[in-house]
Amino acid sequence: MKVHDGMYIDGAWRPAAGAGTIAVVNPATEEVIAEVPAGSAQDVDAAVRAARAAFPAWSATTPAERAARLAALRDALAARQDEIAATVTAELGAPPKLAHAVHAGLPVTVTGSYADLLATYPFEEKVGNSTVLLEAVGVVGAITPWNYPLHQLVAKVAPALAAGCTVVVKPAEETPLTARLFAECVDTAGFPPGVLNLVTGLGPVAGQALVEHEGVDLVSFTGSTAVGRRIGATAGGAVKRVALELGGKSASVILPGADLAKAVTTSVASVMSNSGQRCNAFTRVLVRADRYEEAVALAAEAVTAYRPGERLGPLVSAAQRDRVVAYVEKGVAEGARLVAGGPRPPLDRGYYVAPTVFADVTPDMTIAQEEIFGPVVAFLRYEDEEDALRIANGTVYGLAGAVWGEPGAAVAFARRMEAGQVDINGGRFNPLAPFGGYKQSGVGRELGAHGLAEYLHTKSLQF
Ligand code: TXE
Repeated sequence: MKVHDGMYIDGAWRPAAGAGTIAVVNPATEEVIAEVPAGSAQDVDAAVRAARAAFPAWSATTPAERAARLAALRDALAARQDEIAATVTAELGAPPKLAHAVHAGLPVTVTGSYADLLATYPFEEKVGNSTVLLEAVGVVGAITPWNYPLHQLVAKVAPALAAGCTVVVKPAEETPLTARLFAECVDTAGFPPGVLNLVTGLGPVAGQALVEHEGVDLVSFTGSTAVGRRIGATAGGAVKRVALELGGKSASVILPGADLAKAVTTSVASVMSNSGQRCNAFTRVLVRADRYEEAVALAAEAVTAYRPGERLGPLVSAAQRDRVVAYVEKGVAEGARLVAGGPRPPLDRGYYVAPTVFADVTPDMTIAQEEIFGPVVAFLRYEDEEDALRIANGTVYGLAGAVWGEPGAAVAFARRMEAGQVDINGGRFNPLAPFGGYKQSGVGRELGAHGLAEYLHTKSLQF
């Protein structure tokens, strides 16, 4: 077991103010692999002060200077991609291939995208007799979850730094080791001290202190809707800017004319990837009554490819495993038909849940309304397109979606969906496209130019 006693504040690894620690557990083996400090309000205060002190000089740098540092960060992350992937596998349980390509690879792309964007981003615009200046908002408090430990961090930190903001990050308790590696890469990349600070700690202690700190101008949070709502209220009450990326219950709508096998296998894959710990997973698959049983049979076949311990990793923690199992039990109790998987643990060690398919799910069931965040997919039946639309839009969430069918009909349907991003016939994830939700899936957008805009104030000068 490795004991880490420092947090990255003002350009150096400093001991925590208190003695509390957080144990990091490998969810595949259930072993404690490391210990990190549980930061206190005092640590958060030191980090925010460092970020405030660094802000005037960092926000006054040219876009080209910031681009150079972000390019160096991209290179530092790429140079340590293997080590980052191994760390994500150790603390999250992600299978090695996924960890390397997505968990460690995507952040390299996203960081690079902001270095590139700075070459052309219009920080100054003419509007009639006015010049509109886009200026860095200030100190950002970023609170991130464990499901994509590095991507979630980079999706906030890279645009914030590109904008000229300085940042204090509080990563999830479950995955602080990846966050530590990120801070090491920031250090290697030569950012001035205080531009990026890392405080590990518990949500209700360090996280809350960060949200409440009066030196923080903008809070960016990704996590549960319950915590997001509270953070939004606190930050809003203090008239701070706030960005929230919360849960989802995304629908994959299979219209007549779709390639059924591709639609089903792709939808199932989106729920099995990362063990279903994805806010944008297509957890509700909507199929017209005439092809419904065919689709369910294809799904039952498709999940056999996700063997626990091989292609399917564990859930991040015993608590998350228990949550997911409770949802599976609830699905059975509410009358859904279990076609594959179920509540029984598939392996005798590690926080695994079997790949699970439910059929005969009706829109009012708990498993059709609440985010499960595990490898559990629900198949719902619809009668006609209006019925499908009502079901697709019939949850409190609105993060993502998919539509399958003849292209014109699919796009027309997608336009009527209440969701921030919709894949048409298996469209690929685009790291430059805005990502974020309608309704209770959140406020604001991440990635690309829209993600950068979140961290900018507008000021107009009239001539
Ligand atoms: O989230 P929390 P949890 C959803 C998913 C999952 C559920 C619970 O459905 O099953 O949330 O996960 C910090 N003040 N998502 O319990 O508690 C916490 O330390 C300030 C969806 O892990 O919201 C961590 O850094 N911060 C999701 C972060 O919030 C607080 C990703 C997320 O933890 C805090 C993760 C407080 N009072 C979970 N309490 C997505 N949208 O991708 C906690 N935190």
